[in-house]
Amino acid sequence: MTKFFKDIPTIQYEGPDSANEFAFRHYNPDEVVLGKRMEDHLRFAAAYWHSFAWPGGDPFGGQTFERPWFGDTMDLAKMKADVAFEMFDILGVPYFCFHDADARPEGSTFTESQRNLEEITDYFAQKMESSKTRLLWGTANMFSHRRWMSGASTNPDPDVFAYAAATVKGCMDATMQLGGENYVLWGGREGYETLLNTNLRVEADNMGRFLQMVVEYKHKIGFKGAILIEPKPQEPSKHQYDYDVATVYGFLCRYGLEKEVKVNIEQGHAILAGHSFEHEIATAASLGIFGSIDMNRNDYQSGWDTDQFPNNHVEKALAFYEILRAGGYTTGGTNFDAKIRRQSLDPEDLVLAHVGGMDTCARALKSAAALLADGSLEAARKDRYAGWETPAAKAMLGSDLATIAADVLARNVNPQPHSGRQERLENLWNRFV
Ligand code: XLS
Ligand code: NI
Ligand code: NI
Repeated sequence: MTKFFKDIPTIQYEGPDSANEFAFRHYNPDEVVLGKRMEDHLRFAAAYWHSFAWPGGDPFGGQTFERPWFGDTMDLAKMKADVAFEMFDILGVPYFCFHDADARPEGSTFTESQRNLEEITDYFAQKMESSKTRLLWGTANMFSHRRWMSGASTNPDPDVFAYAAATVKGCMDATMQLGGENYVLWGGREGYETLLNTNLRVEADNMGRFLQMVVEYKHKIGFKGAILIEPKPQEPSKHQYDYDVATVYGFLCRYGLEKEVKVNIEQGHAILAGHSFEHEIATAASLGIFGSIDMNRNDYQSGWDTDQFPNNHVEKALAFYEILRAGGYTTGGTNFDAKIRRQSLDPEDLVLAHVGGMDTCARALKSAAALLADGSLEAARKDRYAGWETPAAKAMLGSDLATIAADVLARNVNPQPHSGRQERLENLWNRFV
């Protein structure tokens, strides 16, 4: 036991009527939903960076949190790991995710940083022996340190590309050692601040080649997990190349990687791209590249990636409906890429933010599952496209414009519009949330 979470009990399921703050009202890991335990559907993960490494700064002010593990030594990094694994235990989260920079102190050379990462990876491995929490994904922070300011794999300086390659190799090794189920690449600096100094062709080709090297290395070391790209349209860069799911898919096709790489979709990033979260999930599923999600919420007025904990189950039900329709996660999960507000100073705030987020998702999952089991929505969708099941319609797709035109004349084709039934379907939806 560390001192940080003393007096905070392990969180248990007590049902919707419980008034106990330190209890789940909806997340009941063993409850079976659509033939699968809730825990196996949701596959929750806690994010190391927001909960344990973020000091509480904003653009107008610095650190608000004073955590006993803040500092640059290996001893403090281990204290941070002790506290993190204690929170994983309190919450019963089956997974966590981390960047190299969240977990180890930065060294004065690459060699020293790498040595620190290896030491903390061994420490994680040791902690995982007595913990139920596994690694959902590992990743490299190639956006905070000033060396990355002009990009990692897209940097005009080949030495930064090299440093990025060595960094990702080290992080993939750590992820593999810890049995991680995915490896994530989020390119916050893979983009530009101004077109005036940017060569788009060179940057795209280098980023494409870099990703091919990541995939080659995955196969070389026998990493069985999925490689995931996390789209985001901007912030910190003015423009980021992994703009949204559709853009990432085009990029993957351009570099022959569409069968090798999937996406990790974040709610807040979808909003920044002018989409809904469910749009991004449905798009990825329809392209066969749905991997995992970063669960959070944006403040709709701020225009920034505010990374708040989700608290609106009606909104999240739309997302979980798309995840269930896609067949659920395989290697992916629901990672809380979310941070408490900078005024939320107490250890209780950190724990209860997760409790609320987990309950919100569980409630959303139950609604989505009930609607899917009901079947009316899918029946309506199927009915709308029933015309395409006929042999004549299928044959048309193998035909050509002139033949189709002749057929239109011969049959005197005169299509009659049908209702899209949107409000009826929205009413149906509302019965389940
Ligand atoms: C930032 C991203 C980041 C990734 C991991 O906006 O969401 O946290 O998930 O690098
Ligand atoms: Ni994220
Ligand atoms: Ni984000």
